[in-house]
Amino acid sequence: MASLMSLGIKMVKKNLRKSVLITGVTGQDGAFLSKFLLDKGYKVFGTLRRGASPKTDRLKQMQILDKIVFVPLEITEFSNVIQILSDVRPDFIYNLAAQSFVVDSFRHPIITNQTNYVGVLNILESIRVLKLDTKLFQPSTSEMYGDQRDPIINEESNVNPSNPYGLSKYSALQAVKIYRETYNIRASSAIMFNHESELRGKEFVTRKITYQLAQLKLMAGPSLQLGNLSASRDWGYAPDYVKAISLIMHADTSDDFVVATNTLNSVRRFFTLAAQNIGFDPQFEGKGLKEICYDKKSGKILCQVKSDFFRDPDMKGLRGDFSKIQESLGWMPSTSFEELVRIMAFSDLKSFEK
Ligand code: G4F
Repeated sequence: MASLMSLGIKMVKKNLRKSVLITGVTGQDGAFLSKFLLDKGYKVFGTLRRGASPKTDRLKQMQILDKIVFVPLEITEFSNVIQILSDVRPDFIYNLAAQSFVVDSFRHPIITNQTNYVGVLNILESIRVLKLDTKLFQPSTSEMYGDQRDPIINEESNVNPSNPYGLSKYSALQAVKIYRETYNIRASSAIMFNHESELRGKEFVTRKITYQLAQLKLMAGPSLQLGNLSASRDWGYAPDYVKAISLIMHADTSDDFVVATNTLNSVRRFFTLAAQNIGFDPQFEGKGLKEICYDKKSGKILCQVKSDFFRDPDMKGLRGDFSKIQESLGWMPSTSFEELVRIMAFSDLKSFEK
């Protein structure tokens, strides 16, 4: 099986200039990054978890499903990781595989750590043992910072993770740094703040809002149930962040960079703009768990606050200072918050209209 697969991969790689391996290829960032790299002429290998039925909807939506060479991989198994890297020998590895939902990291702390930390350690060790001349990209997160006095974060800020997800990602960031400094492995991390899009999973608050509001508008259905409407995040547009990833990967020196918009918005503001884009006239009333939002035109209740969706602890709103990547690589976000909400709301409206 292994040798047949090696033979197949070698045939696919023949005559190719540059190849990339993307773990987590079926996720939001994996789909945007694959499209971006395919358009630039790279051969894209994408890993799929062994045994799991692949969720390829996003790749289908981007019309790139048949352009990716899929490779089965269990990132938590060192023997499997080293075998695949030895077969593929990619020029670039983008390690996007992760358990990325903060709430689930409390339910599954061990799996979160195995995937998010041990996974990257397996890749780093494989690169070292195989002496691969490959570059590694590792996505890190604002969730590492937890509670902070200064809400503006840069690469020098002290970390203080307050959930297993943030902890696992911090360990991964440090592993990348240690391997870079000790073994000269070309590995970089982006400390990415929340980045959303029409491909975002529906468990995250932004897509939950646009998807369910579009459903409510066109197909009726129950009002939304949300947690803390005053929670705030630094939300950017995922395709802008994919451009940042590409710049980081092609920089002369491997390093870590904050990728963010340096603006904060609340869930309530996201909800208001999304509802307006979808054709409602949202009006909030009440306080705390009694707060609701209704449509002034129809009187319909759009959302209610439910304690089930509150988090304790929840990270306070932090903003990312992206000056380092702006000054050294010329990146800055190009999509405003208002435009992001509009893109997501219209995309969900369109899909329900169909
Ligand atoms: O959309 P969220 O679940 O994203 P969160 O937890 O900030 O994490 C995302 O961004 C991080 C930074 O890039 C990533 F590391 C991570 O992997 C993920 O991509 O929640 C955003 C905020 C929270 O404060 C949450 O308490 O929205 C608040 N919220 C309020 N009501 C809700 C809800 N979140 C969810 N998911 N569902 C709600 O009903």
